[in-house]
Amino acid sequence: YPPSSSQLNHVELFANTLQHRRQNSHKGSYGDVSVLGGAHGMVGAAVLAARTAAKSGAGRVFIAGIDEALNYDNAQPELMCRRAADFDFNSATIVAGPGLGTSRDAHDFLLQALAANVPLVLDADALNLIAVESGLQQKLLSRKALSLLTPHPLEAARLLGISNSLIQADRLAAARTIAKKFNAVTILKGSGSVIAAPDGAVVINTTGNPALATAGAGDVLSGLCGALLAQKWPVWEAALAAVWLHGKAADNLVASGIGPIGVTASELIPEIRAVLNQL
Ligand code: NPW
Ligand code: AMP
Ligand code: MG
Repeated sequence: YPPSSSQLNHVELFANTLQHRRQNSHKGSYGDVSVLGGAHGMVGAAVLAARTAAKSGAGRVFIAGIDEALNYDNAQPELMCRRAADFDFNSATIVAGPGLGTSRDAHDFLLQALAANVPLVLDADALNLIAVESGLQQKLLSRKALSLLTPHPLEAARLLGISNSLIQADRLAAARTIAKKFNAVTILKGSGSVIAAPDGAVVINTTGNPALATAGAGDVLSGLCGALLAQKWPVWEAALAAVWLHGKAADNLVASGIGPIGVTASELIPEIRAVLNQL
């Protein structure tokens, strides 16, 4: 691997990749996202990812719920909530993991998601299941469509079978090792998120602050990744852009006096939308 890393040049990134909405376009032009997750007690994680996807420009957003607890999001009636058992996993970009849990059902639906020929974001419990199941690892490695992994340091530690502190001791190496091992672009989250590709390319994000140290912040990031992939962003650029936007939204909340103390994940969502529209 090349030893060097670079910092994110967001101006160049968005100049090259962001497409403004065409006059003659419709919801079908901006892609579908489905969030697989929301097991009992963690419905909020799936809702956060799905709301973020909707407010980051995806044309249509679904929640494929693990339990039956969620059939309608009152605050975001645009979302279409179904049971994972009734879901066609081949129809949309999938964000698998937010509040997925590690039940047998979660495992089986994740297997279906991995087998689908659609872009796939793997976060949270999807990563935790993959870490302990070689069958899921094989399925991930045999995918032809895009995969994007978004582990936090403990999830990264589980994926590599080492300790959290070893991950944090060399974050660049950890991100590269995961990207190579699973043949997928990887975002190793945390202060200074690291984005790595299987070929060894690695970039350190420059935005973000401890306002993001709050429950659900990662679920928002995975929904944002899904929305960009559904809008046909290439996976490397989608990963770079998502971490930059997510961090920038948190920086803006701090700059406007909301935070760093007490920012909630929900509050990031309209701010991400504002940043996107101001680019
Ligand atoms: P510590 O405390 O330092 O030892 P888990 P989870 C570590 C859902 N959620 N730097 C840290 O370890 C998710 O989607 C539902 C260093 C921390 O305690 C998942 O499905 C919500 N260490 C499920 O819950 C909102 C770091 O990891 C530990 C780190 C479990 O996910 C919350 C936590 O990891 C949540 O998103 C860092 N930057 N970041 C909802 N509203 O429904 C994390 N760690 O045990 O995998 O638990 O991340 O909460
Ligand atoms: P999760 O642990 O999955 O909820 O993800 C937390 C999100 O918040 C990730 O995108 C992290 O990179 C981000 N985050 C958490 N703490 C910090 C921090 N101190 N500085 C910058 N970003 C952070
Ligand atoms: Mg998380």
